[in-house]
Amino acid sequence: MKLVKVTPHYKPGISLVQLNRPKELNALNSKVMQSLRDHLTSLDQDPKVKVIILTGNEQAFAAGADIKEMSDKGAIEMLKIDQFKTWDQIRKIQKPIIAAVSGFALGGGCELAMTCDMIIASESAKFGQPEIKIGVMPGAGGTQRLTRAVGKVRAMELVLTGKFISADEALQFGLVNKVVPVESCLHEAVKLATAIAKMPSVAVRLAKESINQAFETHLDEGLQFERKNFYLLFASKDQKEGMRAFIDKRDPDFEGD
Ligand code: DAK
Repeated sequence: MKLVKVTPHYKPGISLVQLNRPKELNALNSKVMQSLRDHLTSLDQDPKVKVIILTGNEQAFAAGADIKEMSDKGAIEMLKIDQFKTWDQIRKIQKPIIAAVSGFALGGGCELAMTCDMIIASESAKFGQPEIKIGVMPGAGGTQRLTRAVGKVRAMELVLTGKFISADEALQFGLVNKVVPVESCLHEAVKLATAIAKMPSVAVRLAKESINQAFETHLDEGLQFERKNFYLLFASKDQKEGMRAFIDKRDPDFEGD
């Protein structure tokens, strides 16, 4: 059975990637993470793909890193395996990734959803960083991304108690873009992906890069970074087409160059 199922051309410009370890609630063992990394990297290089949707199943997006795989490892063994490399490669995917989350998104599963660029949650979704309950703490960006998304006091409560929050709370906290019924979760993600896929892809790529830079730098450096990407877009054909189409009062015909 494939641990990660991929439909590269699910809809025009949109790929669907599905975590597929249902019996283990999509627990993220190293094989799943490597396969996910390989698929995302290859989709990132496919010019026909504009947006990627990452999903799980109705029970779980992912219930965390695989506790059974990790439980007996020592610190040096963990360090040598260096799974962070895989996670870092996923973080560096240039195309937008939308997480469509139903069921559990816990620990590494919540971190994986937060590594994506947007999250559509179904009413059944449950988010949490319960690592504290098994004697560890978030290890794939949870303390950083959750804090940036929901603020310090909420992140403290979630990480220090390990409690789960509902999709509605996640929406209220600013962790997800939208909450929808379970049966329309994928459909909503496709709607969002379709809107983005129609946009000029060079501008989408540089805009994603610039937004992510907001988390890496001080405001002044971030503004400089944004400015350079803004200037760069004036070298793209789609900029000429987009502005010309506006002036001509017609729809733009973007080619992705
Ligand atoms: N790992 C391994 N197996 C898991 C799992 C997990 N995280 N979560 C669930 N399973 C397995 C269960 O063991 C069970 O398998 P069998 O016993 O049937 O063989 C099956 O999935 C169904 O689970 P349950 O029987 O427990 O189902 P329930 O509905 O009763 O409960 C639950 C669902 C999600 C509340 C419960 O399964 C649960 O609490 N799961 C663990 C959640 C958790 O603690 N997650 C955080 C794990 S630590 C790193 C990157 C990331 C991380 C670490 C390092 N590096 C880059 C180095 C992240 C760490 C974590 O995520």
